[in-house]
Amino acid sequence: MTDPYSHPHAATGRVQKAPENFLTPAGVRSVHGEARAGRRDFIRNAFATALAAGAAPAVVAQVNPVPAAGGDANILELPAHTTGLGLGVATDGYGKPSKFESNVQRRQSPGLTQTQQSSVSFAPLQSLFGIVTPSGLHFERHHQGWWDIDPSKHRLMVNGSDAKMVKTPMVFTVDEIMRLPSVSRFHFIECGANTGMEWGNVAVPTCQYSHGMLSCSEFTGVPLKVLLDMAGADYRRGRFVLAEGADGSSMTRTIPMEMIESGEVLVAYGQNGEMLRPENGYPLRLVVPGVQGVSWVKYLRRIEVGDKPYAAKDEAIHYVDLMPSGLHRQYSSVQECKSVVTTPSGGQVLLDKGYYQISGLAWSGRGKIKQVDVSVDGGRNWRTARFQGPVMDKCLTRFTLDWVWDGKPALIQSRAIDETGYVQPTNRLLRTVRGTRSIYHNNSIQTWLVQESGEVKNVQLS
Ligand SMILES: Nc1nc2c(c(=O)[nH]1)N[C@H]1C(S)=C(S)[C@@H](COP(=O)(O)O)O[C@H]1N2
Ligand SMILES: [Mo]
Repeated sequence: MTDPYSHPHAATGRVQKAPENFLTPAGVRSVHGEARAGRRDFIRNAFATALAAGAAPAVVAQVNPVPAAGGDANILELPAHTTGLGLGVATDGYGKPSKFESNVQRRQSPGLTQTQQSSVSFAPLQSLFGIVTPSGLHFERHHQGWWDIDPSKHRLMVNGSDAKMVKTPMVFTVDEIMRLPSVSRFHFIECGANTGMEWGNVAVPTCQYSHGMLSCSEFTGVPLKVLLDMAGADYRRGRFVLAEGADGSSMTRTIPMEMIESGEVLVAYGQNGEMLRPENGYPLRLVVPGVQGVSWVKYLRRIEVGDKPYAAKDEAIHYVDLMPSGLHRQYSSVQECKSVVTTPSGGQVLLDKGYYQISGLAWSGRGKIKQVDVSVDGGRNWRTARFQGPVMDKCLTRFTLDWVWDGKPALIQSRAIDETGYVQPTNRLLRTVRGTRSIYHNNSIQTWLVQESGEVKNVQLS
């Protein structure tokens, strides 16, 4: 007879979830104070304090005890849901997640911003499966708050920077756009500032805060090229467009015409099978696959065709990369290849030695993911992960790898390679080129330290 425990999967380790609600109101106040004092590692400190004080809810994994005499009551005693009548259909006209999952929320990083209107909420990557972000958990980035705009009053104008750039300037209603031939495509959107707090040193405890300005949806809409064709754009002179949003932030971004001519850029109204959520730009948003989130203009109301980049405030002053020389790089919009292990990840606790499935996400703004390697010894040895589900262009790719934890400290990393052959850089390599003072486009390899106690910490290897 074979020993069932010789199979690595037989002894599977349990994971205690990261305490997502780790700050008390008092903690948030002190964090605000520290942030004003210019400290960068305020969230990590608050997290440690909360853990030490036991403020974090102890979400202990379900224990499957050795059956006591008399057996497992969960099997033997019939629960109410087996003996009674359940709730009726359409009790809730729009279904919600189980109440037992109420801790899975997009969250604001305390102390990061002064107002909630010009702020960001991070998606709980550590709690998600596969590649699609449920629309209610999609990260949010608003420069001036969000609006639920009446689609019957919303208009999209297409015009030129001079009288000849488009033959017939046009104004579309949302209905008119929804009648045109549509496409549906899966793409990731990542804010250029994702992982931006980690340039200088470790700043945040969990992957929700280190990588959660990242989401992935199936978007439905009309290629912008179709609208420009209808308006008779001059593609020879008109090598750029300006996209403008209808909220008070006057969000405007230049998009190079090649991207639009490729047919990839969409004027989208659909997200994961339904209309866009108001937080994500209802009723119309631009989808610019592979490009940083800021170019995905929400509440899209105007497209202007022009012959040069516009140097709008959100591309001349913001969303530029500060280089070690003190100069800024502009228009570095494509999100380079990147990956992160979402479990085990910061704040989680491994409760046993034994088998764990390492799982994470990889993506590239330049195309498909070709390979993901995973290390458990800080990058000395690498094993190739397997892909779970589809591998799509400019889309999140889920990877997994089997791992048997021996109870000793481990340094878990993932390194993605895209179809262009680009390899995700280490922290050290990225800093050699980009310095440490930047905010945007940090795509370096993430390291999670699994301590002997099983606690997982965000660390950086020098
Ligand atoms: N109109 C408008 N569009 C906008 C923004 C905004 O504030 N207003 N924020 C931009 C930024 S910086 C990002 S990262 C993405 C975020 O999209 P999301 O809120 O759907 O996640 O929207 C972009 N488009
Ligand atoms: Mo952003």
